[in-house]
Amino acid sequence: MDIIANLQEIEAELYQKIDQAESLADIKTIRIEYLGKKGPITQALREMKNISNEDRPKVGTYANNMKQKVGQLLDEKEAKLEAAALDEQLAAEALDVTLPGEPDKIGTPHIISQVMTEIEDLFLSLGYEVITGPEVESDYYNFERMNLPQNHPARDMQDTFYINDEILLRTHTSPVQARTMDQHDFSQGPLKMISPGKVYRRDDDDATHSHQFHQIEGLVVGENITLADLKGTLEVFAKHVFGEDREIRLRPSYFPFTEPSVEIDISCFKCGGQGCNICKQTGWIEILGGGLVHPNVLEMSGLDSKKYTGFAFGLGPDRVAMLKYGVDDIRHFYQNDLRFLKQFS
Ligand code: FA5
Repeated sequence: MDIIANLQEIEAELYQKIDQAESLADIKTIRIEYLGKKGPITQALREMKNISNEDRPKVGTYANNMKQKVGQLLDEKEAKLEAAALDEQLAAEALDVTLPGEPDKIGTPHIISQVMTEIEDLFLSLGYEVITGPEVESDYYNFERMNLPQNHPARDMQDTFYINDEILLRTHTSPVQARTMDQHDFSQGPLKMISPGKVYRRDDDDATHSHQFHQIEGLVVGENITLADLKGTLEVFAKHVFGEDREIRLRPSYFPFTEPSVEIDISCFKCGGQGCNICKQTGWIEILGGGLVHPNVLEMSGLDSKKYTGFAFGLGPDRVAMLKYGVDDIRHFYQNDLRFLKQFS
C-alpha cells in the first residue's frame, strides 16, 4: 500500500500549501501543480496498474476522497482570498460621502469680453445690428475708403503693421463701415450697426497703449441724421455703462473720415467732476472719437451725400474697462495673471 502512503504524504504537503497560500495566484498554481495531469496525484494513480485487484478499490476510494477534499479546501481558500481581495479593494476605493465636495472651477469670460458684450447688448436693444469684419484688411478699406488716400499725412495717426503693400492688420474697426455701407440697401431704411473686434497698431506698449487692443465702431446712416443724434446716443451709452448721473461733452477734433469730428469726454465717475487723479484734475475723461460721416466716405459707397447723412464713433473697450473698474494698466488685460482675471469672475 505504498501508493496510499505516497498519497498521504502528498495530501499533507498540499494542506500545508493551501494553508500558506496568500493569493488567488497561489491557489491557481497549487491547482495546476497538484491536480493537473502532470501532478503527483495523477502520477501516483498511474501506479494502480501494478497493485493487486484486492487493493485497487481501496486506493481508488482514497484517491477520489482525497481529490474531493483537496478540491473543496482549495475552493474554500479561494473564496476566502477573493473576499479579502474585495475588502481590500473596497477599503482602497472607499468614498467618504460626508466629506465636503470640491466645487467645479468654472471659467468666466475675460473682462474685456464682458465689457464688449455689455456694450453690444445695449446697442442691440437700441435696434443696431452687430457686424464684424476681417482683422487682416486691405489698405483700400482700412485707409482709402476712410478718406485717407496714399501719402495722406493723417495715416501717421495710426502706425500700421503692413503685411505687404496692399494688406495690413487693421488699425481701427472703421473699415467695417465701408464694407457694410457697400452692402446695405438704403431704400429699405437706415443702417444702424456696431462693429466690435480686435485692432492692431505699432504703438509702444505702456499703461494706456497696447499694440493689440479692441474697438467698437458705431455707424448710423440715413436721412436727416445729425450731430444731436450722436450726442443723444452716446449719452445713453455713457449712462448705461458708467452710471445714470454721468454727463458727456463733445470737443472739436479731427478724423479724416468724419466732418465735423469730435472727441467725447465723460464726466469723471470717481470725483463727479470735482477733479481727481483719474481725470487728471479736469473733471472729464476722454472715452471715444466720433463725428458726422464725411461726405467723401458716403459717396465712395455710392450714396448721395446730399440725401444721406450719418454719424460714426469708435470707442476703445479696453479703456472703458480700465475706467469702469479702476484698472491702472492696460497690460493687465493681456498678461493672463489669474489673480487679476479672477477679480472679474
Ligand atoms: C479711431 O481709431 C477712429 N477710427 C475712431 C472713429 C471712428 C472716429 C468713427 C470717428 C468716427 P482713435 O485712434 O482715437 O480713433 O482710437 C479710438 C479709441 O481706441 C481711443 O479712444 C482709445 O480708446 C482706443 N485706442 C487707441 N489706441 C489705442 C492703444 N494703442 N491701446 C489701447 N486703446 C487704444
